[in-house]
Amino acid sequence: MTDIFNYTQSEEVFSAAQKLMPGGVSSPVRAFKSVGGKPVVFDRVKGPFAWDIDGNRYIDYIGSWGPAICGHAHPEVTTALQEAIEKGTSFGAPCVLENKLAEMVIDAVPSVEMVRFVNSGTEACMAVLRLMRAFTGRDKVIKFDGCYHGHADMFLVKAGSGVATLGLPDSPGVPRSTTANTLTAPYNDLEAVKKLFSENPDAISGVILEPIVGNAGFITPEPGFLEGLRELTTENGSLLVFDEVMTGFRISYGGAQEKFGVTPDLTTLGKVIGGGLPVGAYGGKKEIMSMVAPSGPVYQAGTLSGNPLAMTAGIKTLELLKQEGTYEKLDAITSKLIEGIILSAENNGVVINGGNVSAMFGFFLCEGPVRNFSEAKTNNAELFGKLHREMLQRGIYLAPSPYEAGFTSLAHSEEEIDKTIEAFDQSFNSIKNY
Ligand code: KE4
Repeated sequence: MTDIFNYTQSEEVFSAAQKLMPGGVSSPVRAFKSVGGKPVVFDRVKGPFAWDIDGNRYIDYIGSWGPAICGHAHPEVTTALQEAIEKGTSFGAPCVLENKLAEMVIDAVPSVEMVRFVNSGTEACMAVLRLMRAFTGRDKVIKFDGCYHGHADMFLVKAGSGVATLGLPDSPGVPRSTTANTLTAPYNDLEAVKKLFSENPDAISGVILEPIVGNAGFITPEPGFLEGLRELTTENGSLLVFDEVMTGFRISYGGAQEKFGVTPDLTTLGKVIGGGLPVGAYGGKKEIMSMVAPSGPVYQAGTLSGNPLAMTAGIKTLELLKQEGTYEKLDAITSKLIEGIILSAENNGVVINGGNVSAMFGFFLCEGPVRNFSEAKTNNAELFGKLHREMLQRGIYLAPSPYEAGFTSLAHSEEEIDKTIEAFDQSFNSIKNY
């Protein structure tokens, strides 16, 4: 299929960007490396849409990688920000808005009795690991192949997201000594976790995981997996940590832990709670969180943490999400979308498996089910790249990697979903003989 869009200005700006910033981007996955072609340069976003600087409009299923769950530039969020900015952009001092967002997070998320705000999911995961180690007095941590907990050294071991997208053997610059205490197991494999505990008695501070994986593609926990981890960590005096940076307030208002009824000891959050501004958070039992400075000895700090603008965007976003019917609507449109994607692939003879949980979805171009990262890597990444390009040219903006998840928003209507399914049908038809 020939390009139906004109990408002239995107190409100019992106080629200049590549001289200024590594890969021309501020985050690797945006460079479209694994899907080929050049990324489009955004000009503006609104609702379910994004426009590039050549004026092409896309139905956006990335939503800034999760934050835009109410739709881009929601009028109530932008109005609240316009009012807040009149009072300044950052205080570096206590502010009542932090209390407000903290209360909302504590009220919503079952495991959180006390919370600390930071500026990104990476910061939240870094801090939570330090806290786990301090509370238990143990150094080792278990993570799962393909899960991504930000780019802190200790987690760049068999990580997902951009690390997997670029096929990096983790990352140079990370000393062996730093990752020596990071143990890994296949997702959904309780036996492998049991084995790690028996091989490392009284040495494992805890287990951290994405309760629904969105960084190795979309992988859901098998029945009993989360419950099994809860039992195993408790039995071994270790902590269970849910990294809900992606799933928090997206899977349900209380996150995956509310949806699945498994309460961890600590939780990390990000994306949605900042409403598009930089916010991360970690929280959990008061007994554990009280160890964080200055109430305790575990040091963690941040110049812009809890700033009034970011707090304002987060507060307004959660207020919108708390409204009646939010998650029923998100689940309905996302289920319709993924069912349409799968049907259009099958109608064109393309092998696919996928699903959704509320407003998070994904699919792999391979036989299913995909239960872990190794099985995810059997997907036909080359065909995915062709599909991605075909869809982009039909005005549908998908994550530029098979190792990411897709996101819908309250702004995606039946019309956008129907148009998207039609574009998938045309694109699968176009690539089926590839
Ligand atoms: P940030 O530092 O990017 O705010 O959060 C890191 C992080 C931690 N935990 C989970 C479960 C995450 O999904 C993330 C970040 N997600 C990626 C998307 N897969 C961010 C996009 C990017 O890296 O550009």
